[in-house]
Amino acid sequence: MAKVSYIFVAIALSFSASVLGLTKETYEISSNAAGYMINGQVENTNAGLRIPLTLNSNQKNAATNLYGKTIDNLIVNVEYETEERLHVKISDAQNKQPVVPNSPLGLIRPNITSYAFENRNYDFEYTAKPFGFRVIRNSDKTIVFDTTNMPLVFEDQYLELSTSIPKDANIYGFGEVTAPFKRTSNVTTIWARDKPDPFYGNIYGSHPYYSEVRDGKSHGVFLLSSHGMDVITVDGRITYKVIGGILDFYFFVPKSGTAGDLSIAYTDLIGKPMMPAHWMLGWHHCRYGYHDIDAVETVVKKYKEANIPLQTAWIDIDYMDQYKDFTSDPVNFPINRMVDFGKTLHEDGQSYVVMVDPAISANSTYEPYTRGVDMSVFIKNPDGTDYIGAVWPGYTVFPDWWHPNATAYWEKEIIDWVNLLGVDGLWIDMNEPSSFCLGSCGSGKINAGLQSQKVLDKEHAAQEAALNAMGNPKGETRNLLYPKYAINNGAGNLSEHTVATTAVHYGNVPHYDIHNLYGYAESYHTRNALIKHNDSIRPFILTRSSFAGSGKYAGHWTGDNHSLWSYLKTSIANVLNMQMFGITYSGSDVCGFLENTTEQLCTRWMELGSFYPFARNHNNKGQIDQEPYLWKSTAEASRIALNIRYTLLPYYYTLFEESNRLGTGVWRPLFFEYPNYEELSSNDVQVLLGSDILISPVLYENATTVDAQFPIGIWYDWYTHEVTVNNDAVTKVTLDAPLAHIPLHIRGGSIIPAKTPKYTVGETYATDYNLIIALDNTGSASGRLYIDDGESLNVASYSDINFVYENGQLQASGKFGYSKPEKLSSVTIIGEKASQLKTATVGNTRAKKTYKSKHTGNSVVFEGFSIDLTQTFTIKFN
Ligand code: MIG
Repeated sequence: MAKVSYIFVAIALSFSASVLGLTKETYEISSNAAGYMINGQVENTNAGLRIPLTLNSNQKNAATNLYGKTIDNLIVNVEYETEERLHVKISDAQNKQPVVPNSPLGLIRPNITSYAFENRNYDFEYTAKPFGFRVIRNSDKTIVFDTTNMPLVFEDQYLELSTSIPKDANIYGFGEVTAPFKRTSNVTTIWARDKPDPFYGNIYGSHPYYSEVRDGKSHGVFLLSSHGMDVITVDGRITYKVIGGILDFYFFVPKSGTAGDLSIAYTDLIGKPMMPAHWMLGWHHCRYGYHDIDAVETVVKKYKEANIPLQTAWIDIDYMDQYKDFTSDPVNFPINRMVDFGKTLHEDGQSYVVMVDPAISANSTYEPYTRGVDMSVFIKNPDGTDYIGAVWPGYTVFPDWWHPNATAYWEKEIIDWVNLLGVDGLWIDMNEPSSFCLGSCGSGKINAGLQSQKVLDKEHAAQEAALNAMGNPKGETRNLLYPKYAINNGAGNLSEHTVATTAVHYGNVPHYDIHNLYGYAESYHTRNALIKHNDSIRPFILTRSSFAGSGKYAGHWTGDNHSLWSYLKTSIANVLNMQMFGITYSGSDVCGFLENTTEQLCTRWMELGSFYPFARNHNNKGQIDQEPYLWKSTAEASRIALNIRYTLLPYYYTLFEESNRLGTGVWRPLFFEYPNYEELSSNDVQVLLGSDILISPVLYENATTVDAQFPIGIWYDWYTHEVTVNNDAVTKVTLDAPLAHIPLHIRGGSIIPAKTPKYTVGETYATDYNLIIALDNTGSASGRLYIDDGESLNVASYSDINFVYENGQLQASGKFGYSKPEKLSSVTIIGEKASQLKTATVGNTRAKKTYKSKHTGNSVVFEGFSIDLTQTFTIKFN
């Protein structure tokens, strides 16, 4: 098995994308489609335009009913929502097509009181016959989106729309997918699926969003749809093929054209990423397959012995009794031991997270089931009985998050459990949702059960027959099981390995229409429940399935990757995608999940993974152990890299605050920060942490150097403070990277707030602040520090400090609201001009100056300050 997937990966990597993803059927456009034309008056509305369309069927050989029932009359609503956001909604005139709910379980549509008729950064143009439209960036007249000369198809189960894009366009996004960051020719299928990260295949999350960088400027396009779709990117064109709903497009055209402002604009619509608490930024350790609580306790102990900082211990489904949620195995994970484990972690300043799955064991002696049945809260069959699938505990039902009782139901289960265990957060898995049989399988037709995947396979035909016999939801005329346009779902049948598309949610909504929202909706309810449990601290949720806007409820890990070098590398693109999708608290399983890792791979992965926005080692059941203390080089690399992460905790936290307030990324692609340098456009092997720290990891086996690109400016080596490059063009440098070393560079011109790393996040945060000032070529630098108590959901007091270094003087100003005393005790200044500095004067006191021999003259360190961060201050350096 291991061997087979290795071969698959090797093939995936050696073939070009076009061979992989594209078959002729999927990338062609429906050039013979009838199309639409304007029918009657285009009206000016208080929001923009209203354009009535009718089928343009008088064209020769015009085809209708291609993959569904053609809808003759459409309305295009053009709304100038903000100066940077345009909403173009193409819907059926009768409003019968299902849309994403306007609720926290879908997307709450913005409440706009005045539309941007003036000062818009975009224009909307259209053609009448056939109808097509263009979105134009006003500042430079760039056509950012152009559907003219491309077919528009609008059928109940098939929507098609294309835009022209430039040759070799810089397209990023569409997902969730494991693929190079810059998208080239392939099909991205969006249909939530539980599958271990196949290259280019559809996986857990649904993000019909992309951004493009053209001529140094960014714009973004979001199709608000929860329906399954293929998005085809080929040279010169993007085509959407969607199997339901409407064409609800949002265009983001920021005036500055920066990727940062684009992130702000996109998350203004979908919601801002959640704010993590301090502890969440520490190192996490997890694995599937710890046999008992002793094993988990031993891991915590050995981390400590190896002096590798561990903040959070996780327990996977292993702790459950027969894999039932809200239970613990009385023999291997007795509840008192589970509770005591949490207490000990907390006494030691550490944190505790466990898994909860959405599927509930369908067992009449199990209270979470019977309570749910009483509340009628589970997804139904078309005939009104409970829909039964199979997950770890055997037959299961699935909470219907859209049911009005879902809040009360989930709140009780979650709160009781969290109260009992004393955990700090929940990990929600399997929420695509994943189910191991096809259709509702609890009717006795099959022998479901955990160990019976083979049996299930054998009985697949019977399951399919049962699925076909389920029938459609009441009043439903569409072919929900086998839509005529078959998206390129890697699982084949849409209902495969998930809930049947004909299963019914509250309000007679078929699963077909909201499948992609299931994990998003679970995240919402789980967050709500945790807040209800304790409304003073920030909830922690890590979700596998996500939708546009999930970042406001939860963080995300990229699912089941493989312990292969190719997956170490691709984790960068995976995490960068999530940053763009507004899920900034994200990361991949460090050292790899499936397959066996190796010392060298795990060492390199710990080096990179120590810097993921969400940083966790996680392993699969049955693989060899991969705790970082097991190998000498891994332990050493982990101590070094994690100490740097903990040193940078205030910098991370400040970035997360910005992300939470504005929507910007914590990890950033080089090209997004330096968009005028096309040679950076495909770089997904290095990362900027914020704008100031450049990470250049080793991603290839046996490599001891990294071929790195450096953006313009001056970049200092993190470790030696020497100048690595000082350039006005992008420069390539081969960096030394012996096994336990990850190359890191500081941008000249930045001021980075830091701490002294300790074993836990709390101890680290209890140390004084330090500043790292890296001078640019003019001898200046600036930076920011955000401080609050690190955990409150509603922050009562905070400080937001701006640092500017100029002409030998450091000035701190801004807002100083945080009530607890915080001190600055040292300043490191890096740069040629710094080496001449001998004294630092704070008010009337002379601080002592210390040289650190390892800094070989390119930096100086001033220690021994005791400056209160409660008001503006100045330090003069001479
Ligand atoms: O199908 O809970 O992606 O992280 O360890 C396996 C066991 C179910 C899948 C998750 C993985 C987790 C595992 N889960």
